[in-house]
Amino acid sequence: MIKTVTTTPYSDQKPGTSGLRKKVPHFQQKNYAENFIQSIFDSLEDFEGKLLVIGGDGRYFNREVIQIAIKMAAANGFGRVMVGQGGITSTPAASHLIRKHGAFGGIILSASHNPGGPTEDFGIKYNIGNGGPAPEKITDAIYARTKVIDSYKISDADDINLDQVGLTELDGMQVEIVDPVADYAELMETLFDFDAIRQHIAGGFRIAFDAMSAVTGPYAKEIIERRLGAPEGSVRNFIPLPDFGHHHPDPNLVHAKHLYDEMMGPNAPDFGAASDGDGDRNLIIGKGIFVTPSDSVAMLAANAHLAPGYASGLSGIARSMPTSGAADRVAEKLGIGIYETPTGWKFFGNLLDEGLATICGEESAGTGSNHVREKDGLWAVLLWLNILAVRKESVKDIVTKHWAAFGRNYYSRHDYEEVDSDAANGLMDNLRNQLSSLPGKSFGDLKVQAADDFAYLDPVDQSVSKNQGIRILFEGGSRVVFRLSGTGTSGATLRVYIERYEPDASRHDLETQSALADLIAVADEIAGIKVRTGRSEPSVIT
Ligand code: G16
Repeated sequence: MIKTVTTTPYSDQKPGTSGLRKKVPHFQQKNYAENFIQSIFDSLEDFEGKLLVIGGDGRYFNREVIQIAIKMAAANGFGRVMVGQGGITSTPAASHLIRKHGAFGGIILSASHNPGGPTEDFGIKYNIGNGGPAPEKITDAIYARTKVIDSYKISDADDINLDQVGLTELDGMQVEIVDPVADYAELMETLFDFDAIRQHIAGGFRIAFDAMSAVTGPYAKEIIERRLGAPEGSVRNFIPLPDFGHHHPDPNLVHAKHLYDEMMGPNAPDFGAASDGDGDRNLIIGKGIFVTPSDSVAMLAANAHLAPGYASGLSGIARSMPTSGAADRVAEKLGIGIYETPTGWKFFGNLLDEGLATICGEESAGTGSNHVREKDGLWAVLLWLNILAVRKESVKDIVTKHWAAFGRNYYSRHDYEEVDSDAANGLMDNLRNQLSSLPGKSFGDLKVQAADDFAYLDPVDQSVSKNQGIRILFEGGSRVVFRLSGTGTSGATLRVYIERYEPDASRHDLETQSALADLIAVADEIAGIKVRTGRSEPSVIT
């Protein structure tokens, strides 16, 4: 039976860079999840009788909210929902399910790379029929609705057995529990040369993939070990756990340090990789060399034609504004378009739908293509494996040859986490106030060429997104970018992105932080980071 339940609004349900993310106890407040889900449905039109995909990264509280979402979908008139077995689907696999089955949209429960557990993070986001995150027009409408919502609809039927693959019914709506891996693995087989990769592995090429006790475990086991024949043990931490084994499922040099150390060690495998909580991010490390996410986008784009799915070339490349300009040089050489968008995968959707871009990437460890409408961790790993299998060179050789051909973009991101929100906003306001006076000023050898607050005009729907990060551009192509993260759940996270272009191959082997030292000092001088945040150093350097 369908019930209408009276509720009162919460004032803090504004979706961030990627949906609504809060601590679990926050989500456990009365009607908190229900209000947000109903606000999603209230912001959509014409979904009566249609299909909704519901996925989750398996973190703590996932099962409870999946049941709520199913019952609310039934009460609101969807005809069918498709849910990953156990309530688990990686974000890119959910995007694929939406596209493959022509769903109206999808609800994805994830807080991505943030930790999970009873007092850790949870999140809900809505994806549209193209499989990608809802654009701002929709997230703004959802937020507006959350502020005035006074009731929600839910079925009072019993819980669905999420572990049993098959078709059932709930209050007149079909519920299909599917194997979340099969469709995705098939899609990967259409894009990459599995035979070549299999042969390369059979020839002794060694892989270490760390699933970080998160959602990619079952996908990586199936694809890397079963289908590509890597020996058992190549995929580690492959059982998804609600608290990610007490770890932070963020594939970066801090939280995957053990993998980094192994890859730098004497008996390192040939290729090391990891993915995050919901499977959309990637970490790539070769024997003795870490590939920055920005470089990875550029190198994947430059070599993508070696994989069958991209053999006919790319239509264009898109990167988020804070991502380094390495991909721009590849686009220039290939004679294809390059697009610079605000941070957030949702901004790539229109470019992919219109065929303007084939490969997209972000400094935040996300890379993907037009095969789905989310970034895709395993896809990036498989494209690297395909390239390595064809070129039969080491990761290090591929990277250094790329730098020799295109120049090297030294790049680093400094994060100041859980900073007092007022202090962080004050820092950004102070930077904004300096924008007009900075151009022409010199700081040691560095002269400011331009400074602005990045705004994006979407070339497809002409929508404008303002205040997307402060850019300070120096003569010679170096730059510093300041942004506040839109994915944190406590206080504010200040991100400082630092980049220097070095064309001279004889200077390509510097240590990154020392290569950027002068820019790092100038960033502090201009923004007053240490004084304003009270921090003497960043919490995370990637
Ligand atoms: C999300 C977005 C990405 C973004 C990242 C970091 O990724 O989809 O586009 O780059 O957050 O955003 P911010 O700098 O605002 O914290 P994920 O993997 O968290 O879903």
